[in-house]
Amino acid sequence: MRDRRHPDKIIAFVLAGGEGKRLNPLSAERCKPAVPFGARYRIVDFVLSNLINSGINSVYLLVQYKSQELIEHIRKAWVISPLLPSQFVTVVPPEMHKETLQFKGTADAVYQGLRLIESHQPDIVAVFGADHIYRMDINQMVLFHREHQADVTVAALPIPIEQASSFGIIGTDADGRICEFQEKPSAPKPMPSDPGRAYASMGNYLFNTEVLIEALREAHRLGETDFGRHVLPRLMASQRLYAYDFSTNEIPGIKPYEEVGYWRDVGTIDAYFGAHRDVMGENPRFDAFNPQWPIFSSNYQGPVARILGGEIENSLFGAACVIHKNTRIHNCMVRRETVIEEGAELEDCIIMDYVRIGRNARLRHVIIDRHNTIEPNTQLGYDREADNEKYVVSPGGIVVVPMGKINSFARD
Ligand code: ADQ
Repeated sequence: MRDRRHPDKIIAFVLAGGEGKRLNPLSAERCKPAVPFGARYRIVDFVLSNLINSGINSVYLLVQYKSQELIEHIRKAWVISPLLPSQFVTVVPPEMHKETLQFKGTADAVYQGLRLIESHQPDIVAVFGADHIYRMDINQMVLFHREHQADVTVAALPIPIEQASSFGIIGTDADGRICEFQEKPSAPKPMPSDPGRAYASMGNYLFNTEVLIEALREAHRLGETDFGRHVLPRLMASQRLYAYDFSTNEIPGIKPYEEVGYWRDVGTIDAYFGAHRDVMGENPRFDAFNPQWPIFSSNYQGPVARILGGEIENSLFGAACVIHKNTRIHNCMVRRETVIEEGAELEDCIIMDYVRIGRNARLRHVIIDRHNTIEPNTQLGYDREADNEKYVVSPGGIVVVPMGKINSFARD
């Protein structure tokens, strides 16, 4: 727990209970952090990798909504070491506290974990969201927190003003001390230096332990449940709250073509689809391959992908896929154990695990969730009206086929 890189003892709570309504139907059967991303990850893997790579190894994951798939993923992918008791990633269910059977909001979720904080007696508690694609060296934020003698530090970054109503918006003095905090304001204030942008909270916080405990008890007494809406605005008056500027965060090993300070909310189907574009291509804005800052995920033991033929361009394939001859696959993300039969044509698609795409099927701008069989000769993405009748079609025109029944897919 006490890493040689930072003298403070730190434990982390990862808020992984988000319902992610706007990601429906991908989030119909699972919480947002469990939604698959890229050719082998789940969204939650990004924050967990950031914590572990930063030497913060005591991690409690607070779950709530449809958490079974997330719990299974954590069980299979995030066993750190049974020999080191302070190094763990573990799930905390909401039933833990007698008074409430469900987390009501982010602060209430951590309030229900108070006993865990008290038993570890850390110097700092990191409370991080689990909904974003990014790399972050949290040590640099810890250093900032210490140097500024902050009680609470909020990670923040400039975002386009048009998007600012969906975030906590921060105003600071020249030293970074927070003097204004408005959760999802209808008329967000721009940054003084840039009328086109607002300074947004990333939903990632560092708290000095006593400050957090006292704030959570107070919030509970007052019936307040949320960090952004209640706890941070209240603390601003009495404590030293600072904003850590994420655009100053430096990650070792990032490539010259990558976007510095890449951070994406994948809250809607179109944003999710767009973030996949960012990790693909010759010069991806976010390159998952970085041995100095790896993104960890499942230890799947299957074989590598088998490409038997086809015309393939700018596509990624997960383990144990089989791609048959005479296929045409352009700009696609294909996850593990998926089979693409002869003559199928796929353009701009995300095909998840355990999917069979039948012969001569034609798919364009389509997401197929896990466990599905697409019948031979099916066409999706070519006739919006017909697609609309059967499936969710996003405002950006992405057709989403929801998760099928487990074992509905016959591999052979
Ligand atoms: P939102 O993302 O809208 O805003 P919220 O829906 O509370 O806030 O989700 C925050 C995180 O907590 C997510 O990772 C979510 O999965 C998780 N979560 C939500 N409810 C939970 C619960 N009851 N139990 C456990 N986990 C839960 C927040 C901040 C804003 C900030 C944005 C940045 O409130 O100020 O700008 O994050 O995205």
